[in-house]
Amino acid sequence: TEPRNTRCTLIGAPIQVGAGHLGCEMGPSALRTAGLRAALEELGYRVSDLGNVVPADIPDLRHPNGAVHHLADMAAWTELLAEVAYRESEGAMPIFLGGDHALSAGTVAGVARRAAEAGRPLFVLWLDAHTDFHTLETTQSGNLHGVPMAYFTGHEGFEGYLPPLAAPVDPARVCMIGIRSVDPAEREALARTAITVHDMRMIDEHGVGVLLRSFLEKVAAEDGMLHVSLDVDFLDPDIAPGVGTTVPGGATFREAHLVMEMLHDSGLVTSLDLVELNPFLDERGRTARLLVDLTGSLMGRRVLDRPTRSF
Ligand code: NNH
Ligand code: MN
Ligand code: MN
Ligand code: MN
Repeated sequence: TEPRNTRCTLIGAPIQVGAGHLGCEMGPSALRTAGLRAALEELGYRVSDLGNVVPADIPDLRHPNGAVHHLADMAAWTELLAEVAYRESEGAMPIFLGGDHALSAGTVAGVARRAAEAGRPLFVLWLDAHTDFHTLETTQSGNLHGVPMAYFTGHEGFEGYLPPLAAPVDPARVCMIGIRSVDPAEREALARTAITVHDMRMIDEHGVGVLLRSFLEKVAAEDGMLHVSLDVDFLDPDIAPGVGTTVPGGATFREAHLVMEMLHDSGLVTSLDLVELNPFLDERGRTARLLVDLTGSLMGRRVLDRPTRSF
């Protein structure tokens, strides 16, 4: 196996207007305070922290769906992050510190452009309680952290609102795990795509390792790049209270670590989002620290040595 990428780049993306609560703006600071950089350096990585990026100007933009709010902000963030993600996904692994999940519209668009240029398929692993598969027409909350999946998989209805995609992600290369809250319009739209959706029941019945292994085998077989998008509400609220949209019955501590450990051993992950952390709702930093620990497992922290590629 090739040597792993030994450089990683931290990029703060303090967008909060995509969520229904304020507070995600503090996410990047909390992840830094919880020791993300030191955790990575301890594992032998060379880390550069670019600080936070923030869009310079917000266009004037409205959608006929009156529930939609802060569309102009999301458009500006998407454009900025697509550019940053494209630039930073060569030669180092970018880790995006959110910020709410609307940021993935930009980060995934940017790494998809990088993959297309490298002639490799991009795969996306979406770890979330929610599918975030709304369009601007179907969202009822109007919270735009509910739309990035539809956007970057090339669903129609975003033209003229969010930036055109250099390379849409093939829905057949997307796998969602942890799902337990799907709105009716999302459910209908998902039935018409090739996206693999593993709800919590699938985890209960088969175990998360089995589900993840079959996806990783597909990524490896196509020599894909793999973007991982980790929404805090993937985790059970008992262990991760620092998020605005808690849903009971989420991934346990060990299920989440197993996912991260298998991802590391696969050697396939090329970029990562850590999103939806709301430090205002956290309890003494515990959710931020859990995210840092999970990132440690994803980047190679382990109890005992094992052969590589043991996913
Ligand atoms: N589907 C709901 C909505 O669109 C909830 C989305 N909230 C999230 N997504 N936290 O991960 O409003
Ligand atoms: Mn989400
Ligand atoms: Mn979610
Ligand atoms: Mn609480």
